[in-house]
Amino acid sequence: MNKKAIAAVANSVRALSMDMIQKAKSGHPGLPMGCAELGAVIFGEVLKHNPKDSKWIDRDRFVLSAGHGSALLYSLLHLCGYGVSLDDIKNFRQLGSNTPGHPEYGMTDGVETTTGPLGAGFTNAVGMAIAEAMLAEKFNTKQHKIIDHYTYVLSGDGCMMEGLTSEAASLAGNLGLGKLIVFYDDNGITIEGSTKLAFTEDVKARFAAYNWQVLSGDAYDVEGILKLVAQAKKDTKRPTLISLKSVIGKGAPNLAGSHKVHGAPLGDEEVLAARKALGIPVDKSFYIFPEAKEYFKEKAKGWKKDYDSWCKTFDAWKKANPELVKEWCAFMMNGTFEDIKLPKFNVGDKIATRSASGKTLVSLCAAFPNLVGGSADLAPSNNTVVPDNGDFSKENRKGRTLHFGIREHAMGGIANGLILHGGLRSYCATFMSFADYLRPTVRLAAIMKIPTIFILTHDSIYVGEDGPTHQPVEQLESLRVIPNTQVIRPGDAQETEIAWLMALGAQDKPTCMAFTRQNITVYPKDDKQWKKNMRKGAYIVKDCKGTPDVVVVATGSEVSLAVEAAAKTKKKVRVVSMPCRELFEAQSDAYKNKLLPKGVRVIVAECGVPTGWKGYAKDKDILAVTTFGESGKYADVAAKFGFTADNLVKIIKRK
Ligand SMILES: Cc1ncc(C[n+]2csc(CCOP(=O)(O)OP(=O)(O)O)c2C)c(N)n1
Repeated sequence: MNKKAIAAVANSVRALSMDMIQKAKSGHPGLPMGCAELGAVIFGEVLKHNPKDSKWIDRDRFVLSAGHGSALLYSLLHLCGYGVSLDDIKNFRQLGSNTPGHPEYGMTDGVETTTGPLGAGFTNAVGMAIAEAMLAEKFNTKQHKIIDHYTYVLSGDGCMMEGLTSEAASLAGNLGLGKLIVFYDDNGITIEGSTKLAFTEDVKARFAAYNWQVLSGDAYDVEGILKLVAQAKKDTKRPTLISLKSVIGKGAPNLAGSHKVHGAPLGDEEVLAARKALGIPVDKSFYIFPEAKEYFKEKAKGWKKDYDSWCKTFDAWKKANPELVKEWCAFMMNGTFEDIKLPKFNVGDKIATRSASGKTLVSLCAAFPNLVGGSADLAPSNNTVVPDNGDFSKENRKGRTLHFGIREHAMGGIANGLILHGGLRSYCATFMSFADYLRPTVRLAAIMKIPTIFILTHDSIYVGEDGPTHQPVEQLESLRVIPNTQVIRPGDAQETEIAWLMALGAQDKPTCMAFTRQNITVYPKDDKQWKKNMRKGAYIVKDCKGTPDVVVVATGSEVSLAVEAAAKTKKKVRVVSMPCRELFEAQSDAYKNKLLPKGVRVIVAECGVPTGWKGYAKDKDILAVTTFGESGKYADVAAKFGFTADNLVKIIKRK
């Protein structure tokens, strides 16, 4: 290793980071300066990558879980020759730039995932490492290894404190993800000051207990770091934590080691002092040492060689394995909607939508061989087990079913990571009432525009005996308010199948599906085009002759209730099933007016809070739940909250 060049890269990272933060008048210099050598070693000596093809499927992944240190990442991406120019660096944190405050997936060439919420990146990385193991098992042959890469993470104290990191690390240890290597920037400082204030546990012992290989070193011993990485790779059965002692803001003469350098520009005086101390010309902003440029120029040759060699292997693999190539295409092109054989549900069938979902999922797994996922220990209730290839485990990398354990937050993050890796689609599942435990990952999927599927069963007070803690009330609505998120609550088994097709058809947004615990009856549909129109968010299930006196809009289990109520009154009632309100609201006025004619009274029935329905109906015309449910037999609980056909008839008849 050329230690001088690494020093030049590190100090160029410091120079660029200080200046971009100073120019933006905001940002976090502490991490980029403290981890400059580590970053230089990772990007220069460790990563298998090709900045000219940043989507290369067999690249090593690097995740900056401590996303506030984005200046480090942008500096390194620029130096390596990714699509981040010096002007981009100068536009750090400005509107419309590709160098936003925290790294954003899809925004910046070379950024593997959106980070900022601490621990999220770490968790995505666990998903990426699982994806690598799955795809390697599926596609590598004795002669050709086409998937063979590592997932690296840089985490700080903040990531290590967050609960979801513990969840994800525990699962990674259980699964023996030997190609996951996490660097821990152990600088003992967070925003409020020393970690002694709130974080005194032995992180290394914790990770050892999770069945990780734990190594320690010094963040400025660049040769030592390389040796540690080599040692990490030797242990193929366990993920590795490389804990490195570092100094936050290293290179800033007066502020290094202090929490003051964590998240504010250094200020002109300190930048000047740092430049002098680091040998950066005092009058040159955004300075890059010539040795650093030269170093990466040379590196690019090596990267190209490795990349070209992989391309050759890939070509040879293609020639030798025509059948596997077909499967490869299906994986990379996201399955096929042709030849899908779905289970047959008939009008009158009594089946919970969670069961219909389970049956549909099993069928879809054949058409979507890259669809993988599982539940947070609720698979028998969420109906998420697929028969193919068994469980994914340390011993069985062929498995398609993941057991996330009771770790909802990590589950969502890992499901996102599986997709971010490329080549896989993912779903995950829990009870709707625990959606709050994974909500941040729905939000991140929505921000990243990735199509993770969240299966949320036991979707209302109809859960019954388990009581208010298990009876979701506000969750459905709270998921709908997340932008770019498709929330679908199908009304019967047939709608459930379409919901799944909508979820799999989505390419740029996550889908949350709400399914019932209780049986509901498959109803006849007056709209013969209902399969097409359900994709518009809503359609007419039961119509009346002429202009209706009232339209009842219902979702999920309340659609059958509305159909039943409509049959019990002489009023002219139209029943509209609205499984996806956001989609309906995006339709043309003509379609909306067709379903909900102007001037016609609307009643809404949904077993959840009324908040989002206020634009559709008067308060007294919304049959909803405004408290937390009750423990009891589900029919008794439903009756107590007014979810009976007779009560709905009363509302319909009321003036
Ligand atoms: C979930 C979450 N909570 C809070 C924050 C705000 N925050 C950003 S950085 C940070 C401190 C992180 O400390 P550390 O990881 O040690 O980073 P360093 O100070 O070394 O840069 C906090 C609390 C966040 N980004 N995400």
